[in-house]
Amino acid sequence: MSNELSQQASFKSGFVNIVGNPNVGKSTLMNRLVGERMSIITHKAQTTRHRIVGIVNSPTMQVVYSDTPGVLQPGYHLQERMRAFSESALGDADILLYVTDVVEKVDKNQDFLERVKALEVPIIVLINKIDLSDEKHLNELVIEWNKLLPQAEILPISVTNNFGVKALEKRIAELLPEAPPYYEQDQLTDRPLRFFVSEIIREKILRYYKQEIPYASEVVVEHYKESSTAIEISCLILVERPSQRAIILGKEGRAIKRFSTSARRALEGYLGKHVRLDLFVKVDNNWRNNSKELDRLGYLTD
Ligand SMILES: Nc1nc2c(ncn2[C@@H]2O[C@H](COP(=O)(O)OP(=O)(O)OP(=O)(O)O)[C@@H](O)[C@H]2O)c(=O)[nH]1
Ligand SMILES: [Mg+2]
Repeated sequence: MSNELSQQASFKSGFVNIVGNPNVGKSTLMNRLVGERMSIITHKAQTTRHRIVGIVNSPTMQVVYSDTPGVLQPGYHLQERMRAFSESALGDADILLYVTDVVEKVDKNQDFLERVKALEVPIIVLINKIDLSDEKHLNELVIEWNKLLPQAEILPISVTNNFGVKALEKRIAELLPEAPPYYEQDQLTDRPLRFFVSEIIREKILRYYKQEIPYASEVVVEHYKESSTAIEISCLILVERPSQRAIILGKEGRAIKRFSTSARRALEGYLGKHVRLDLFVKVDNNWRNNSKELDRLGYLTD
């Protein structure tokens, strides 16, 4: 019994929250740390809209990572919710990973940085995408970040080249507080499979359609049924205006047909099974600015 107790006492667990401006590589990092495809990634800003939890379990440790939307100054209700998700990650972090990259301006979103500065938990500034930089520029950035967040540790990384990630994991393990696990030790995330299905389709929309279409679109899984040989999925794609619906469908439905094939393949890759996918495009007037609708769609803030 005493053995069991002492094991419990030395168990480490905590929330490691990933924040930063849009497009710096937060979700790419999250997926690398969790070792699973949790968050969707595209070259476009505002890809992530939710706070997404990914859990890494080992016999001695449970790390609860949160990926968050890029920090932005909200222009409409959905963006207000996204901003609230980013801010919520400042409230409950045991360790904060502030991700920046070698191209963005260091003082972007100064108000958010001020809040980061006021935190009392360990902060690690990750200067990502160093594969795109040189030593001189990187040294300048390290000096600037030292000034901006004097209490933080600074770690240059390149997630896509897997440079610095091991060192980061080691540091997280050192800094993590002793605590019992927050989640079941076989749990990977707090989201249902349907959420990831809708995200994979949304990632395809971000890659496939241009201009405002991805930002005006939302994906809702209406039906998900698995049999021994296949999975039947039907989804609604919500857009804000009839003109956007027309673009998604394309002339004589050609665009949605191509899109649907590509989305189905992505889902089959993810789910490891044959998928039958039905997509319906529906106009949901101004959903991004409708609080009730945002609640219903799962953009819930505390
Ligand atoms: N060159 C380079 N590109 C990277 C690196 N890490 C991520 N990227 C790219 O940066 C882009 C944005 O990556 P995301 O992970 O979606 O960025 P994010 O911070 O989650 O973006 P939002 O969710 O929109 O806030 C993608 O095209 C990634 O492939 C890196 O180490 N080097
Ligand atoms: Mg993201």
